[in-house]
Amino acid sequence: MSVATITCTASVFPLHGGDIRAPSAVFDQIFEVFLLLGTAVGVVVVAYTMYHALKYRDDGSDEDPYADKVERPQMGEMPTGGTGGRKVFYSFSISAVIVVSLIAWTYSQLLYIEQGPDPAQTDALEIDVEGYRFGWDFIYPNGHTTNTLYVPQDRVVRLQVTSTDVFHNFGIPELRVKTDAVPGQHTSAWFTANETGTYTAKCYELCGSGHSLMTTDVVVMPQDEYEEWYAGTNGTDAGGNETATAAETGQRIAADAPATIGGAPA
Ligand SMILES: [Cu+2]
Repeated sequence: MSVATITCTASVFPLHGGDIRAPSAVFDQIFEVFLLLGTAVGVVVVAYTMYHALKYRDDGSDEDPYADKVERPQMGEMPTGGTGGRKVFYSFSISAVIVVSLIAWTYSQLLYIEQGPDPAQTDALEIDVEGYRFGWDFIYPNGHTTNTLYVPQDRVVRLQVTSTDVFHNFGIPELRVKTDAVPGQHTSAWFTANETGTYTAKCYELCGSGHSLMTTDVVVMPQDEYEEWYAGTNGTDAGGNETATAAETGQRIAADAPATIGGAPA
């Protein structure tokens, strides 16, 4: 796909990446809702407990201050009176409504993360990700391959993740994206980055001696800068210095590994 095509498709589709709720925003909202509700429930429970602890505290006298108001059951006798379990009914039903609504809402949010925005309405950029011991190859629609992931700001990026050797797991924690990299299979994940900058991608499946070195940068660029960069990459051989085959990079990192792990970098 040429730069002209990218620019063109970007203007044709109604929904731009910037209008789409990024996974990071969805997860942040889930966190905030749970924090808020958890805090509210905690405050009610603690306040109710404190109030009754204070109200029915031992005032030092042997007399029952409620002797004329309530009829105390005798030993072996079932308590009578009360309000027919109204409190129990209310507390159970209110809790049930809150819990069921929370489950339904959270599930709908996670379905959105799982399925992603409607492909027909987004100009998603498709990038293939290949994990290998010990690094990542990112393959763009024009065939260009890099070891650092370059993506444009405010655009839906769809990743098709696989592995060329053992199980890996590709994740960019700050962008809340994470998925398995399994040999012979493709798993998909998506994200949008609303702010430019450099993020870190890591491997999240122990895959060998170089596992902890299996990190790489994710560079989010402004759209025009990205299109300029993309225009200079007309295939795997163009764009030059970023291109390395899996085998080459694997050897390079493997060669670096013992020195780095030993704490004596060359
Ligand atoms: Cu790995």
